[in-house]
Amino acid sequence: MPRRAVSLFFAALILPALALAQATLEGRVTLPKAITAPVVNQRYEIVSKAGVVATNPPLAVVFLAGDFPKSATVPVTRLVQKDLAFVPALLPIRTGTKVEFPNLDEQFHNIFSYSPAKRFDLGRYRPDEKPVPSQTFDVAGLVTLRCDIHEHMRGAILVLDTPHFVMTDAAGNFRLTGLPPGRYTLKAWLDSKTTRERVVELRDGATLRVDFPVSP
Ligand SMILES: [Cu+2]
Repeated sequence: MPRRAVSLFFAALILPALALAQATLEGRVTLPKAITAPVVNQRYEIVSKAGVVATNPPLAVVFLAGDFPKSATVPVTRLVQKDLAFVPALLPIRTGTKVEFPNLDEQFHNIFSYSPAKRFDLGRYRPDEKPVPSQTFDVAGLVTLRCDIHEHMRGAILVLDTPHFVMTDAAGNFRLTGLPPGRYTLKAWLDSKTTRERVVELRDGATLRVDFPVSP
């Protein structure tokens, strides 16, 4: 057997065993009621009301806070502009991630942010712009995105100091797998002013159920 095939064979044997030794968290975040009717043909959008940035309909980002080893490589992900909207409207990432902003529309876009966690202005660029305009996000926090050409466009990047995060579904359900055992704080981000938290004790191979009710 070629060497590569041999190592793949052993990886296939070992990886499920490692996965079994890790912990899983699942539960449900009680989400607030939608404040306005969602935009047609869009799963959800970013709204800003009285200085509070949230998704509509509401979704939460659940993440495990803790001291985790740095990623050996720079994670790269994408946040596209399509049909004059940011897709996804809310992108959770780990600190140090490089985000590419490809333009999939026929027209120019000009993305910018005034957020303290990351200020930038990509300038006007076309659909076929190469290299794809990008930014690296090194500071944790919420970065709100706007377009200088299309006033209605709203997007957000939630930069987190952890590799363990997930967005809930529309009902608030979440599931995080492959977690290291230990004592951590599990947080649920609901909007720019609301983050709930619970201390969790994760054990090898165990699944822990954690719900975030309306009032902690
Ligand atoms: Cu635009």
